[in-house]
Amino acid sequence: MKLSEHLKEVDGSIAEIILLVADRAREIKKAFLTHNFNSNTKNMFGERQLELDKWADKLLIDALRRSKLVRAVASEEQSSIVEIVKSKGELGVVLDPLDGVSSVATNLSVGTIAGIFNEGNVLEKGNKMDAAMYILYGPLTTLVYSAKQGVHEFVLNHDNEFVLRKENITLPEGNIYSPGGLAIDYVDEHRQFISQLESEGYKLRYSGSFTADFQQILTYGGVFSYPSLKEKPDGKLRLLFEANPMSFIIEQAGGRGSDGVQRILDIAPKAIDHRVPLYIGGNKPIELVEHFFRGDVV
Ligand code: AHM
Ligand code: MG
Repeated sequence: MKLSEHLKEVDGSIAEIILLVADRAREIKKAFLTHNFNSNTKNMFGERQLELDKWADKLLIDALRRSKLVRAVASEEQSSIVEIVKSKGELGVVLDPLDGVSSVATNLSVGTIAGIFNEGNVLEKGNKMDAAMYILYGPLTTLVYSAKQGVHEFVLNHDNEFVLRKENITLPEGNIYSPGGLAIDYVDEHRQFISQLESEGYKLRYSGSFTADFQQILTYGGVFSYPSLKEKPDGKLRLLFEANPMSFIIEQAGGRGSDGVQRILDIAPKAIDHRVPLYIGGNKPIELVEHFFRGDVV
């Protein structure tokens, strides 16, 4: 079944945005050959941008602008919210145009992440989000979306069409752990959590590309973490562009997203560059890490 057919059950404007991002993903995939070089600019997080980052960001924002369905876009590559004043549309979109960009150099998988709000307010708690999706550019190009009716995966086929690969994905109870951050910077609660996972036989797999690591957790089960660190108490990942859309998807698949203390989707963003410690995956490991942060005896 084609993505467009599958989306017939989904609200019209949201379905159009999912298709629009899917269309642009076909172009982004080709641009790994043509735009893979450093630019001379940095984003609001002080990170050097790849030309590909900036190009993918412009490609997606221009398409969202032309759609006339969107009123506001917040992108990891933009320092402020892009307000589309002439739009008749009401939607809000949050975007990480190219996630895991340092993995382009090593030819590992990278992704595009998006979250969609019916009401145009992108500086919102994730629990107001109406749909989320990501594209993973790997050996296959796949698209995962949820519009609150399950989590579904599509694959780009020989005819350049996204066709259904897996419907109603549920998170298995697996034992992969993907620990981001430097071990010497771990706070005690996180160190205890990681030791406990290791003593329970969890297997480490971490690529440095969140979308790819997330897909691995969704497939095999377990937990991804990018914790609060001694030098970076808020961790690295961004609430709006990374933590919220993926927490929306993991919850739809039966798992949880937490900052160690509370549900990611209940956190009110203070600014578009709000970072959060992130634990995302199965209920069991998320409960475990919350025990450590609450100071409970495990
Ligand atoms: P990016 O969106 O600029 O690529 O940054 C986010 C990435 C995530 O994909 C990944 O989980 C993390 O940064 C990796 O960080 P580290 O290099 O510290 O492991
Ligand atoms: Mg990212």
